[in-house]
Amino acid sequence: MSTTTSKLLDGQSEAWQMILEHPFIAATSDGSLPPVTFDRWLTEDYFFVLSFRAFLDALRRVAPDNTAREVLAGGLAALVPELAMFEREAVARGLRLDAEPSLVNLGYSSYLLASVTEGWPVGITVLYGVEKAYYDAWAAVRDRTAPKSPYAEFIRNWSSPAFAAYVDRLAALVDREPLTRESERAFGRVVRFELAFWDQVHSGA
Ligand code: MP5
Repeated sequence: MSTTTSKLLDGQSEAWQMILEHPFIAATSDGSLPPVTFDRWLTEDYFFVLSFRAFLDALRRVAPDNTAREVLAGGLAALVPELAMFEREAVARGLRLDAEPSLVNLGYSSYLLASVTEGWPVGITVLYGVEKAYYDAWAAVRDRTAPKSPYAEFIRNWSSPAFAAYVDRLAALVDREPLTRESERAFGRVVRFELAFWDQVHSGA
């Protein structure tokens, strides 16, 4: 019997492939990414992660049981070293992290919080989509990158076995829920936002 997450992923296979083959991912892997493009990603993603933390906190408040609350608490705890990593890198690159985000980023960040008002099944589906999309994207970079990449710390952050295990725990929470039109639509929105996010940081448009 196929699971809810496998049905969600099957429904988005084309867009998912576009994420894995995105020019930002390809250029990060082969070392050709212009530093200014990485700077833009770093600044945009820092804003995103701050919004994501608020989303995760709000979702934890509507989690239905201790198992779910514990998985989400683990996700929240991991954001402390993650945000510190962004802040260290910004100092090393002489970047300010308080730049105004792109409209795509504002839209995506706002959508995260809005999804919680639709209840737990939609919210946990959104969380799974956000994290699975980043895991697969950075695992694609990892698999195509020389070990001495300047982005090694970032690659490791989202493609480590520990992060993979966290994404698996999120999948297990989604798989307790049936597939609904609402969860399918929410997952599709996350995938569209992920692609648009990569497009924006890559092109700067
Ligand atoms: C994540 C992220 C993963 N940092 N940025 C985007 C655009 N999508 C997903 O979230 P987290 O909190 O860094 O694991």
